[in-house]
Amino acid sequence: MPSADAPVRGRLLVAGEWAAPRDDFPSRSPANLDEVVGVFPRATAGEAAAAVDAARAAFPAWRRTSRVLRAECFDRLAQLVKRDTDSLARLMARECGKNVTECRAEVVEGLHMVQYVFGTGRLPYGEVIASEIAEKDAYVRRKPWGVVAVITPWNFPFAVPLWMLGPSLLEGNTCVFKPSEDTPAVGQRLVELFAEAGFPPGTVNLVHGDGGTGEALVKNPGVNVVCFTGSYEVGRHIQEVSAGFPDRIVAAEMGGKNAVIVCEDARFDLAVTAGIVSAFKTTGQRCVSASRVIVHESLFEKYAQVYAETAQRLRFGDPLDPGNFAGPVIHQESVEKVLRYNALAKAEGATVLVEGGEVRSVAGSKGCYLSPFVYRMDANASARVLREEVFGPHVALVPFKTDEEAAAIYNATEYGLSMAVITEGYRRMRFFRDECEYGMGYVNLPCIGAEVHLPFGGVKKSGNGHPSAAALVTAVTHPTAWTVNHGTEIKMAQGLTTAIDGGPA
Ligand code: UN1
Repeated sequence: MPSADAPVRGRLLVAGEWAAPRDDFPSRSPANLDEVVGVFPRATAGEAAAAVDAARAAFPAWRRTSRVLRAECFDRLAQLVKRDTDSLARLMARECGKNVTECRAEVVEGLHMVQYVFGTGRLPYGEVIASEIAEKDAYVRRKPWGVVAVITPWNFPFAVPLWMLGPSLLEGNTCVFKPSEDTPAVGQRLVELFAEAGFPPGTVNLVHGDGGTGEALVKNPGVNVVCFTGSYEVGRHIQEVSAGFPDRIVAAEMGGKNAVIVCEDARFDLAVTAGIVSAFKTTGQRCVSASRVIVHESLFEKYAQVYAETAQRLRFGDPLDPGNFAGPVIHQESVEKVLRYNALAKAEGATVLVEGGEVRSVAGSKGCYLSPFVYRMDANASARVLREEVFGPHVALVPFKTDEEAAAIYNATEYGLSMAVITEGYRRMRFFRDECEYGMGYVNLPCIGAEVHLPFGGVKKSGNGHPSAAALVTAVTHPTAWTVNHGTEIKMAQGLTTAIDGGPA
């Protein structure tokens, strides 16, 4: 096996055949732009179509395979993920810049999804429903849609694809996977593990590429379901294109403007840790990262001071050094986007508490480093920085007076993905549970850190109600009603008679 640090040669996998490597685009480490992690082919529209055709051809045999045997492929996959945890974490840290400790946690999150899928293979998966007619049994059974296109982001290049590929394959669908063009090496490694685990040819196909390749997949009428995690703009476009197909399902998770709400009765240290971890783990680049901490006015001054001091102490540096808190942002365009939002915050009236910005060189390497930008901003309907997703180490501390006002501030954005409330009060906790718009809510925790056996997804611009992870089954299958008569004559529900003049012919 090549060493973990040898440059990866990118290949497409179609119908179980690895194509010859091609060097269309490089994957560079955001910690050092001179380091090329691998070179990859950009799948053409024709190659994307071939991958969809391969998935379509593999579908009938795969859906007829016993559900338990399909699940057992995931047991083999779990062993391989355990075997390769360290090398996967290292490759991920180099390719996407997350700290290696976080990368390890992500590999474990992916493993948990694989284990969850394996375990659910032997659980009941339908319902038996009573009929009005005693001789009839009715069943609700879920059937796979067919071909699922899995289009995933760079920030969780291992776990998020598994959230989607796992339930899709268990239910009998076949897949075409397009990893982010920023993390193709991790995506390819994952598909190599699927192949090694013995998933039949054509059940998992791999195409590399950027928006053009994704567009070719989404426009292909052979795709039944698109599972997408990424930006709102791309997700919206996928939904618009998919509206042209009568039974196309789009399960989209599209970012957030998440917040931690620190109430007047909060445990102070817990509130600081929750606010810091939510904002700065993964350098603020989780879709569930908080870019707002909404703090009761009675503790605002002290909280802001301790928060700012803590943020300044965080070490952002080499992703392979486990002593660092977090790493760089994903690329130079991200640096520029965050800097634009830092400038916008000032223009919109922020009081800057920590003047973060670009850090040109960390340990002499050419990396995309930013330091935390923390500011006070009073709630203000016209402030774009309080409404728009930033995706970087940029956080507003917003004071509030009443719980009603805090919920209104939280909801004053078009997103609704993740929130946390820090309180000792059960009535207060319940108020925020019911009044805030979100997919994942947390009490006395950061607003990041979901587990795979829970649904994951959001509302409003964050998603369309087809959550990823455990609840994806609702998107990748359709329920069918199946009614069987055990009698020897036909009896109809609702009192409908079956009398036929003159009897049956
Ligand atoms: C994402 O940022 O797209 O809840 C996924 C969490 C992780 C997954 C984040 N389990 O923080």
